[in-house]
Amino acid sequence: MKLAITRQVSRSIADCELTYLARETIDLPRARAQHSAYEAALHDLGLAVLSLPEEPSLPDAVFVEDTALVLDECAIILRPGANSRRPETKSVAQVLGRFRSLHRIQPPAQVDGGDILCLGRRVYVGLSQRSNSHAAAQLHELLAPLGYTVHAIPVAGCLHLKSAATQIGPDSVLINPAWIDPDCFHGVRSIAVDPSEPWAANSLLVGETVLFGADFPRTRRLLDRAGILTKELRVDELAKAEGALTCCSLIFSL
Ligand code: CIR
Repeated sequence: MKLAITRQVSRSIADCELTYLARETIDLPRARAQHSAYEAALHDLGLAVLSLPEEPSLPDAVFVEDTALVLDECAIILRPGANSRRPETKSVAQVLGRFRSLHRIQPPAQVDGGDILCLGRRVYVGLSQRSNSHAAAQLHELLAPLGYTVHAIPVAGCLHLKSAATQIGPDSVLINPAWIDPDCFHGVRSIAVDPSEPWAANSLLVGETVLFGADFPRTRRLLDRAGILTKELRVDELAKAEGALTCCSLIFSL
């Protein structure tokens, strides 16, 4: 059985951090409706969903992925790169402590979960505006004894590693080659997004289904042709806060 931890959209999401996007008005009820549909999709795919209450004064708290890395053996409470986001970890750590032993990333390291991509026992850490090499080193210290290898890779042109690459199968990734070099992934099969849809690379693999943004039909056709099962979700209101599919949940085995 797998559990997805999610968190309700904050009433203050309009004050979210933005790095590569210009600020647009966010329709809160619409963002909340899209988030509910996301939770329902996870439930329909067989996950238990633990939906935490909103954090009214933490605009980006819906993006729970950035607060922790949850593995079978332990959970690591991260230290998000944006100061405004660091208080988000407190309540997530309280919940995760019920399921895993906890470790914590310590300063000067900083890392958002959006910069961590796990492919089996390989853990890729994006070096971005949010995440630094100290974090990659601390993750190596924590995870090497558990049999994981940690690989730091540069990310340029987008917020997070997982803006540029996400897992779409046991040994395959969907990537935007404009933002990440596919050779970083050590022989893993990669499918490139349609160049007209640079944001399509953030998809969420749940079991054998890839949850996929409704705004990226061309890339979705590429996945269809490759025999990859997709399910479309509309998340364009959340995307105005520079978030997408992976960032709204922490998924792990119970
Ligand atoms: C931020 O800039 O931190 C938020 N507005 C968006 C975070 C999205 N997180 C993710 O993709 N993992």
